[in-house]
Amino acid sequence: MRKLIEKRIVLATHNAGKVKEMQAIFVPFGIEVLSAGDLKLTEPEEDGKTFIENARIKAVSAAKESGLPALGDDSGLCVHALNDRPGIYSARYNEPKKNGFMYAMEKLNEELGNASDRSAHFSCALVMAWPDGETAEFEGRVDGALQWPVKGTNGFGYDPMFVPNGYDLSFAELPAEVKNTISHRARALKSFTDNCL
Ligand code: ITT
Repeated sequence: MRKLIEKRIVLATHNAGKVKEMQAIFVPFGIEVLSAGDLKLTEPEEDGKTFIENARIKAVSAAKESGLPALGDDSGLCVHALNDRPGIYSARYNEPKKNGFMYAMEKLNEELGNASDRSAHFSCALVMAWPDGETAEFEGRVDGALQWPVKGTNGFGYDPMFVPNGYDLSFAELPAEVKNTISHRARALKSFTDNCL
C-alpha cells in the first residue's frame, strides 16, 4: 500500500469532535494535521450510499481543493433493532438540531421504545486521498449498547448514550484516552497508520 511520506495532511471534516480525536491520535507520528474548517474548504454534498462512498467524496474534494493529502471520515451509529439506522444519516437524524445532540438521542430512545435489544455499533470509514487522485480505504467498528438516561459530557454526538461492550461507562464518561483506543475511529485510524506510515 502507498505510504504517506508527506508530513502535513488535511482532515476532510468540519466536525470539531472528529478533529480533536484524530489530532490526538496523530501526535506520536509527528504529522501536522490541519482541518477542512481551518482551511475553509467547501463541504461537498454527501450523496453516497455507504460510509466508504461518503468518506471518499469528502477526501477527494479536500485533496483537490487543498493540494494536500486528505483523510475523509464518514461515521455513524447503527442501531440493531432499527435495522442499523440512522447509519449514514446519523448527522442528519439530528435535524433540526434542537438542544445539541439531545434532540437526536431523545428521538432514538423514543423509536426504541421498550425494545429488549438495545445493542448498537459505531462505524467509521476513512479514505485517504492524495492530490493525484489515488485513494486508500480503512474501516473500524465498536459494539455496545444504548443507555437511558444519557450520561457524561466528554466526546461529541451520540457519545452520552453509547456504552461500549466491556465497560460500565458511556463514551462521554470515559476519558478521551480510553475512547481513543477502542473507538470505531481509533480502530480505523490504527489500520491507516499501520499500513501507510
Ligand atoms: P463531516 O461530514 O464534516 O465530517 P459530520 O458530523 O456531518 O461532519 P458525518 O456525516 O460522518 O460527519 O456524521 C457522523 C455523525 O455520526 C456525527 O455527526 C455524530 O453524530 C455521529 N458520530 C460519529 N462518530 C461519533 C462518535 O465517535 N461519537 C459520537 N457520535 C459519533
